[in-house]
Amino acid sequence: MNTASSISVPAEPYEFDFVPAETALVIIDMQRDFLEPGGFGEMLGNDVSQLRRTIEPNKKLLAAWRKAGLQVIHTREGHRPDLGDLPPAKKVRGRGKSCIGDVGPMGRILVRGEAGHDIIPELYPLPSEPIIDKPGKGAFFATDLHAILQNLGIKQLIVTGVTTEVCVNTTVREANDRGYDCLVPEDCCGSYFPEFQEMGLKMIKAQGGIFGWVSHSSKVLAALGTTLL
Ligand code: C5J
Repeated sequence: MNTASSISVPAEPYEFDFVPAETALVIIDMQRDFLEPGGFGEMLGNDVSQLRRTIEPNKKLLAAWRKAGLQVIHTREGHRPDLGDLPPAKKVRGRGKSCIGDVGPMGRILVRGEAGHDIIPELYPLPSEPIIDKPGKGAFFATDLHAILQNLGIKQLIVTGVTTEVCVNTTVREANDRGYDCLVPEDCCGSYFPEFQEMGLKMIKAQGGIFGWVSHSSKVLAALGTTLL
């Protein structure tokens, strides 16, 4: 169903029709500690190249979104320096040698204000783009994201970032329950684990799009290009 003000992107399970002025690009947790060689993610033994392949497509999508004058929102996972918002269960989970709040390779791990907590330079937010600092995996839990989206008149989301099966999936599920339509461009989100990348995307688009739609950034760019750029 395409109306005069909406544009259509080929997607699974079927085309995603969206109204650009009512659609935000939400970039999840593209933080140095998750993506950069020498960061916390790599220190845990993860292959950061699995996430770094998402940088270039995100850069292109972000540039196009900005050029079209559309809304961009960034998120970061992390905690207050006093760790007052860190549930003890989250702190000890994994029984690793280092945990959240300890000093890691790029400052205190997942603590706001530390170098590793910040967004990678390639996708650095503009001053006009809200940054949602979230203590959990979902971007709606204990944040003002829903209020901000409501105030901006946003009804649909293009969700990108890392990791596909954790913070991207949790955010898409939270958004879906709050009435937002979500499209996930598969090349713009990444997992350290290829099998979770595949299944994380399948879970979103299964059962007629139970949580949302999945497409590719080239298709979003093509749709934007024919109308807004
Ligand atoms: C995110 C995580 N951002 N995997 N965090 O997905 O712990």
